[in-house]
Amino acid sequence: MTTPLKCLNYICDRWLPAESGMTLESRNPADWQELVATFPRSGSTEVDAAVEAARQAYRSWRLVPAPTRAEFIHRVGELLLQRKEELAQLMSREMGKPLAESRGDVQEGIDCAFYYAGEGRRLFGQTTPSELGNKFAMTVRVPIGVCALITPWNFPIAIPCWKSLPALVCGNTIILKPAKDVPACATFLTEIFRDAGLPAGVVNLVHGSGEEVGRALIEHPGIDLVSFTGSSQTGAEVGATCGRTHKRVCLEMGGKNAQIVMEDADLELALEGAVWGAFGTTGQRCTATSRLILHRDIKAEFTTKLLEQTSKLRLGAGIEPDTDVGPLVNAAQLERVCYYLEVAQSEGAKLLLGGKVLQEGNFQQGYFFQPTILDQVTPEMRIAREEIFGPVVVLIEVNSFEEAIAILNNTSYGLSSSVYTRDVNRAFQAMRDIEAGITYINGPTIGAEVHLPFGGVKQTGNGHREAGSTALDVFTDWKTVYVDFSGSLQRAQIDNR
Ligand code: UN1
Repeated sequence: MTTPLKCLNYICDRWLPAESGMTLESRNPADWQELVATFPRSGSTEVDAAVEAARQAYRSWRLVPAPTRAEFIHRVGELLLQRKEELAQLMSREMGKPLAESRGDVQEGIDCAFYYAGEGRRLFGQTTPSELGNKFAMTVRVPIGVCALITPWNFPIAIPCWKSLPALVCGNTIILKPAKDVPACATFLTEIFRDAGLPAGVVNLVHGSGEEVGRALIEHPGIDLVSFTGSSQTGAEVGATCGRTHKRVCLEMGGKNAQIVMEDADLELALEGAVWGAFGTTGQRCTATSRLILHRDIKAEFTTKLLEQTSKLRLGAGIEPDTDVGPLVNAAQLERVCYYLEVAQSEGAKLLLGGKVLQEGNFQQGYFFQPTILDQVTPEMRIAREEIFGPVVVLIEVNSFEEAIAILNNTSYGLSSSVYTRDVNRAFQAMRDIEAGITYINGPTIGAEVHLPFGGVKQTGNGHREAGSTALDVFTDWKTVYVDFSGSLQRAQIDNR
């Protein structure tokens, strides 16, 4: 056991406790005896100070040439790369995911840094002919201002990087409000921002709860943009508040992702995809596979193999090298999964595998839940429609491709989706007809890459996309510029007719 870290807020280049002196704790979900870090229980006082710092810094940061801003982002990437292993170990201790996945999470941040560093030399606008003579027309991107970034615990480095790096390269200043479960990872990332030499006030970090810090941020008149990743329920509130207070808001919310396996699929491939998609990160991804929609001709064979493969998964602490599936992140998530298991059984689903909290031996002091497979699930059941966010997958049988697509779409969410088929016609129909932001053909529902848009439709998102060049549309406004070099008044829509 290592000495607990003392995390602090970071405001205008200074590490500070909450004015009240109050702190909260971050504990290892695989062994709650281990205190990973303490962190400030901040409130509106700290939010006010951070907003003030970010507003001041914005005045000059927006004027730093974008390629120079990009150099800082590049340095962030280099530092993340240097400290990748150290950070991955911390992540596995702090939120429980297996080391290989923690390394992947940090790598996603590194990829993001190098990608957005490149954007510093692009940030293209458009030029277009004017309808009038001796007149020039163009569009340029301008930053939004001060951005509040409210991030979840399941990707403690990747998601803060998705949000902060494009925000910064576009010329905004930021206040990061990480989830209460991952203060140490967020502090580590903030140290990297500091070491990269970003000017004071450009990056600020305020720890604390959503009710206290998150709320103060979204209500604050000094915040111009809120980017939020979390539940659809909280997202709806964030969106409503931002609507009322006239802030730009980008919401990345829940999912109920499905993988379809058709009778013509490569079954071994589909099986590997299903196990990884459903139980990777203990099912705690918004892209996790929580429904398997199986053609009746292959269902029995596929299910037998799925049970076989799933029962081989090794549960344990993320930090142990042979762990496949780590614990859930906290007691509330464990309770949520248990609750849905009860709902499933009361709705008539049949438990094929798992379904229990593990409490013996090494599991005694952690939030471990067995990888779980439920059969005889019908599309109307709550467990087929509501997000569980745990190691639980439901099996739904279908008779046709059309039925499979209809069931896949039969949810209020629309993030990720997957179809396993060898039929190219079906593949293209799926790409066209699936209602989701992301569709994989012959790949699992998880594994988005940082240079492509990430986000969903329906109750998953509010029309924005993170990552890729689409994130630039979140973090900039378009300005349309007309330059009239005719020396006379030219009246559009009038003088050229
Ligand atoms: C999330 O679960 O919120 O596509 C993000 C994936 C990861 C990102 C998931 N690259 O599964």
